[in-house]
Amino acid sequence: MALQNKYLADLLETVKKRNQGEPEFIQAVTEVFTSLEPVAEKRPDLIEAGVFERIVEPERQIIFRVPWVDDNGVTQVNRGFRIEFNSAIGPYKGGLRLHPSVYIGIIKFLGFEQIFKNSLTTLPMGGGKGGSDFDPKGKSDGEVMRFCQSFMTELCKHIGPNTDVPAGDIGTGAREIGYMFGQYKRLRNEFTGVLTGKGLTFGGSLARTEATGYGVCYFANEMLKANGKSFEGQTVVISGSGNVAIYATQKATELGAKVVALSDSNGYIYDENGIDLALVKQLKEVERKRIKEYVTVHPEAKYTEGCSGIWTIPCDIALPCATQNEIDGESAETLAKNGCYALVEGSNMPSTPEAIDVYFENNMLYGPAKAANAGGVAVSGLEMSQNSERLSWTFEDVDSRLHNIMKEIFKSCDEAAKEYGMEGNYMAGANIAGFLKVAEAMKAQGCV
Ligand code: NDP
Ligand code: 2IT
Repeated sequence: MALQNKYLADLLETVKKRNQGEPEFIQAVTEVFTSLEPVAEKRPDLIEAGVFERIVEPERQIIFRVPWVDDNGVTQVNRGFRIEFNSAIGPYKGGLRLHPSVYIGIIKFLGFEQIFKNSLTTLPMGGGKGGSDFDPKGKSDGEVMRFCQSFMTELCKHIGPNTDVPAGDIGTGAREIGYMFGQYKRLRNEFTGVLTGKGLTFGGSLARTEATGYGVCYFANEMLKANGKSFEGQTVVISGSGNVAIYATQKATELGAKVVALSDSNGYIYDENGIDLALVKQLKEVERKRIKEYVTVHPEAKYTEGCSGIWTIPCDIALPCATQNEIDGESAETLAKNGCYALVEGSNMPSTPEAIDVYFENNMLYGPAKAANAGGVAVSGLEMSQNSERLSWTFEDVDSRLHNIMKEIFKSCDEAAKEYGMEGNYMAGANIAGFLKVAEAMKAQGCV
């Protein structure tokens, strides 16, 4: 649907012209602007302060060469990125994605979303994102280490515990963060909380590993409760089988649901008895194997090649936890037709605009990524606090803070949606609530 507000419509045209060849970034801006139309009408002061123009332009974009030598002695070159998008409410904060599909448009959409997500957490964190087109799959530990060291050799010039604090994302887990932290410490000769998601022996926070997946379910639980439903006895389909998917599976199961499917970029497994999570953890976290290996231990489960087929499995609740645009209009129609009434996003921007239209047309409960998956970065914020005070909190303490933050995020989305006349539209609520805090800070700080 075209934007009604002329000011935002014109600005979107400028964004499209200025960011050609970056469809994911334009998709993210379009969605946010659509939600912000009533804000633009109500707040001419923010237009006058140039907040909308400034918020769509990153404060700084860093692109660099990442040379490293593979196990055969051959030089490899990747491209590294760090987009420092917005520092109005705190140091730039956001993950590093290592995946062959990475290019500037992906990092910019992620960095843009991160501004609003971080604002929703209530913690003082600005928005940033980075990564590389390096593919950790099939690389030896030595190759991954040499890549991470080379990547950090340049990145360390731009980040710092009060400037920009990266973390994990697709392809960047505990191993990669460890190598990058080691290199930062060596180059700068300082031990600081410059990265989050660190190992527990060197400044990491308990419950960071679990945080995003748990947070998705805490958010979903609030949304379900507010609409007279719960996870109890529900059938759940989760895509992906990485960090977010694994801990979403764990929490959804603890909350009484049966998770029947998981996937990776090759295909999906369907286990009608409920996923054997201990096996998935062993396969994915320890052995770094493909999800299809699941059926060698559980031959009664079924493996199917291809990703999108996972959305044809009938379920009550769907939690996409793999990657962007993994659910298109057709998959959304199939979900709705099969009785799925709630969809909560663990991955960033997993739904195409057509899919989102289908959720609303079918009155599905829709929990948008920037609210629902904010638990990961929220606990990253708590890791920064623990690093600053040189203390570590218990698992229970961090988990209960995470739980409260997710409840508050749901409340903010719900209330903002109501205030702007869109009750039940948590996407609009998330965009408005996340935006307003950053916008006020940008206005107060003047034209910078
Ligand atoms: P992981 O690398 O741990 O896992 C990613 C999973 O998604 C894997 O199963 C992977 O399969 C699958 N996947 C990745 N790319 C594709 C693709 N192009 N097509 C199909 N499947 C794909 O990453 P995370 O679990 O950390 O991240 C998953 C999502 O959650 C991402 O969108 C990320 O941005 C988001 N997120 C992550 C947070 C975190 O704290 N880690 C916080 C908030 C959001 P395969 O192994 O075959 O590549
Ligand atoms: O998308 C995200 O919020 C993340 N990948 C986590 C970022 C962080 O800084 O913990």
